[in-house]
Amino acid sequence: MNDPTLTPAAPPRLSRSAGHGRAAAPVRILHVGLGNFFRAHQAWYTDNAPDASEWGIAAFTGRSPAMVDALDPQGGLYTLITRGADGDRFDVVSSISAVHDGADHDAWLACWTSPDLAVVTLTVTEAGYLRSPTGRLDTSNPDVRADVEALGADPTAPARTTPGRIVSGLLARRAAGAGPLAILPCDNLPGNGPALAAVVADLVDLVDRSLAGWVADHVAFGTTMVDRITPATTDEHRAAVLAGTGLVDASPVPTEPFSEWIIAGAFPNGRPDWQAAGARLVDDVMPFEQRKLWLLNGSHSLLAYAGSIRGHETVAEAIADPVCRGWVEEWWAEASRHLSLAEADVAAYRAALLRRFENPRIRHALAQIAADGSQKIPVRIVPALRAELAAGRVPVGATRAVAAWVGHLRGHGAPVHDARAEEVRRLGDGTLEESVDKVLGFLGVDLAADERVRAAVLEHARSLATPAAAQS
Ligand code: CS2
Repeated sequence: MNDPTLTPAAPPRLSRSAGHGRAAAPVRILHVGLGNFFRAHQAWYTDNAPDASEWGIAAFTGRSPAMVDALDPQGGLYTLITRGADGDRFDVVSSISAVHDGADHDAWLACWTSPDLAVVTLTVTEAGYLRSPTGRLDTSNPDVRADVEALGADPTAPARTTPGRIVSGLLARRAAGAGPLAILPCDNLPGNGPALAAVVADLVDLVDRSLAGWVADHVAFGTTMVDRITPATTDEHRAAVLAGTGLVDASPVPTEPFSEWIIAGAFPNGRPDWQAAGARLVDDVMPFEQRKLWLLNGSHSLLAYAGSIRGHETVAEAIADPVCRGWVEEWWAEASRHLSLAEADVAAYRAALLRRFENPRIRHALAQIAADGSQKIPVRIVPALRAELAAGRVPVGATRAVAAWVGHLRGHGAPVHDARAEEVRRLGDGTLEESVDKVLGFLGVDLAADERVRAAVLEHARSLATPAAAQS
């Protein structure tokens, strides 16, 4: 017989049924892309809204069901670990009422056909929009073609891509007469609302043109700027939750104290009171989005490539290296000249960014940020590079960031993981000169044709490729 005084009880697992968190709210939000960023950001804002008990989220994974396996036994609950300089704060987030494998098509259609559904949010990464270089749907993508064929033959068929899944939901919602809703993409793409609307419209055009009018009357695509540095979960985070709360959580989320959400758009079927939780509703997201995409994400990408070539593993390590920090400052000075926000605001944002990057309690892996450069460099670095050229300057920081990506594609620093891996690996082949030409060609014919840009990128790429120089 076990003597309970001798056998320590296993620590309890976090779960709604064990009395943790709020009761599950009725589902009125559907989220696509059940990852850490969504859980630290949109789900957290929803959880903190004063009307949270009326706004439950049904969250679907992208492709892998792993997050469902971790969260379903916990009733969708998880612990948010907010890592400040002075220690951890643990909060149970209760806004996810249901978690679903992205492949669960019945659950998908059931959500879309519910008149209660008011908002669809997405975090599917930049690559998930399947845009061609012109910003329209990449119809040469085999998964897009498969979706066109499947949905053209049967509007209730499951789709593979994000635009395909959205169109399948919209077809079902129209058929059910379930009314209007808002779609709010939350990925780091400039003008993410119009960007998503464009790829959805292109797919509608190929699948069922009669849906276009219904979409125009019933769907409001909003635009957002989202910001919160959120690394991947490790065993260390699980152990911290157990030590801090006494609960077992299979999938806590580490994040930083800072958080920002800027939203523009209409919500024809309502939305949570996100403003009361700190979100800002504005008419135009662009000034905020450029500030964040260029200053935060641009320097993240610069550090991911150049910092990892210098042997660093995390953002905090790289920004503590005076050489990397100087490169970041150089890039910030160039990019800041083209932002439309007040200079004082930009200066304050830069100062805060340095503190955020330095936070030693956030282990944000450069290798994670390095992924999908083909989607990131064009929107994070190239716009400010072009703006500088137009002003008659060849920017040192921006060309160094491009050169660092060249080095990365040539096998230096963090490994290459890219949605367009085959294509970008070929950009790294050949001599350094050839690589630079190919990369610039990929980023824009105007850049490839500009001898000054080519020379600057080549010079930086040479010095980064020399171990001694990269370390200087
Ligand atoms: C990062 C972002 O992985 C990346 O590319 O730059 O995830 C970044 O941490 C977030 O946008 C911060 O809000």
